Amino acid sequence: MSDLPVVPRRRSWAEPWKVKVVEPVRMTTREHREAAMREAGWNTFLLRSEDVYIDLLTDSGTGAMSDSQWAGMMLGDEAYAGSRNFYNLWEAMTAHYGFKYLVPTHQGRGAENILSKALIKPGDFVPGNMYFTTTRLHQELAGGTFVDVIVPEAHDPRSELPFKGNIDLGALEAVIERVGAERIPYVCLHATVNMAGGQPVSLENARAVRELTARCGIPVYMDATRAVENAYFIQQREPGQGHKRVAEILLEFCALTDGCTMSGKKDPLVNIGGWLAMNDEKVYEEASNLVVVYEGLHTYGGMAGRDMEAMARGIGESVQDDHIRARIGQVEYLGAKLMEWGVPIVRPVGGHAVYLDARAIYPHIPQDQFPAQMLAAQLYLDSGLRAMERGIVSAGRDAATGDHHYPKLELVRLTIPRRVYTQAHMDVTAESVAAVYAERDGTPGLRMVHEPKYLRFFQARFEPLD
Ligand code: P70
Repeated sequence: MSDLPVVPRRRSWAEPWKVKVVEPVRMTTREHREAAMREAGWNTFLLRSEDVYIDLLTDSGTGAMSDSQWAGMMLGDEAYAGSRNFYNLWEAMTAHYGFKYLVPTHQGRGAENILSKALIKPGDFVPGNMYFTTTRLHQELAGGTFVDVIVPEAHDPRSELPFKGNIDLGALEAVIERVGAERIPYVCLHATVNMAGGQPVSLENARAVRELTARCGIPVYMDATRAVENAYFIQQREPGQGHKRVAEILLEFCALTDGCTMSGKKDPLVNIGGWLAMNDEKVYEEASNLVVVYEGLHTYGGMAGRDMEAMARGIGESVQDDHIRARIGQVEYLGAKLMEWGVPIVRPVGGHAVYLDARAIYPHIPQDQFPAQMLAAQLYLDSGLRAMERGIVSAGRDAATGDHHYPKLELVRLTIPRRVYTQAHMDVTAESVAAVYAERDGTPGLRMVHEPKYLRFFQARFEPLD
């Protein structure tokens, strides 16, 4: 036997960048965190970020920009109308997403508002692969009703289906038959599906949805917020797609839809911004008119010129194979650690986050005592780690009956910002989750003591039950 060290056969990846600027973060005491949590009403959205050590609340607007993006910020053309950065953004969008027209907005929900107002009439139905909070609210405010047509496996954290974000074609067909194609202004296709655990949609499924809806004359609008991550999963998991570049797959996927809404704060690597894109000239005319009412002129839509430049450059960086492989690789690293330690998480691990199964972790807490809300609070108390509830609080109430929605998934999301944290941060995160998991017995539930009318999860307040 040689006494040479054993070199693992597997080669690790590393991020395709190095750090140039750092931002200090604060480590706090348990006592400090207990006071902060009480003050925040047991809602991680209400904590001050200064009191947070590792911030996995969201991947939205929390990414690190590249030196090229920062350089682009200095080239902001802050003209009210016709800024050169707007045209750069339009060009980048068409080059990588393939749509003909661009309507800029201040962020994703701005685009959802415009699309819903432009296309939905009162009494309409909008089928989609699982609800998203802001998307469904804008559909409802426009007078529509959201209908969930995701595959049933999406509601089961243990199902290992590689494309758990897929639309159930039978369910979609049944909705079309039930309400009639004329009452369906569009199908809303999320890529990847946030509320299901960041689960992707296959190219094959998108193609089948396209064929089915085209037969009835129903357009398909995508939520492209994390479509690059979706394209990566297609490259990795879908038979016959492994030889293509992520950028190619993204274009192919988008070509199966009529347009999209976008929160630029995710895939496109910026801190603020969004857009709506489409191929239909009539829809463009209506949307670019509505945008001046709600967002700003149709050549800035609520963004500064420098923000549009940063996004144009971010889009180009986001579709690079080595970027997306490292981004999702980091999420998978965290997920693998937790699985190894037996912590129940949503499988397979999604694109932007690891989702803890709060129902399995706290089986003794009934859903209307908010187990996921409590789990997020316990993680903060343990280590200063901030996560987000994605369960009954997020699901809100039924617009017609006023009862809580009771989603099957009761989750806590550990969301990884892009290009921000190191592998050591992931280790600390995993260790904190394991510590809270070990202490799970006897953790009490919560009582909601303040409930806002819209998107209650952002501002609701709670108290622990004895
Ligand atoms: C998150 C963020 C935003 C988002 C999204 C998808 C698939 C649209 C949007 C809206 C922020 C968030 C929003 C609501 C509840 C909790 C958190 N998701 N579509 O953390 O975009 O925020 O730019 O208006 O994920 O998941 P925007």
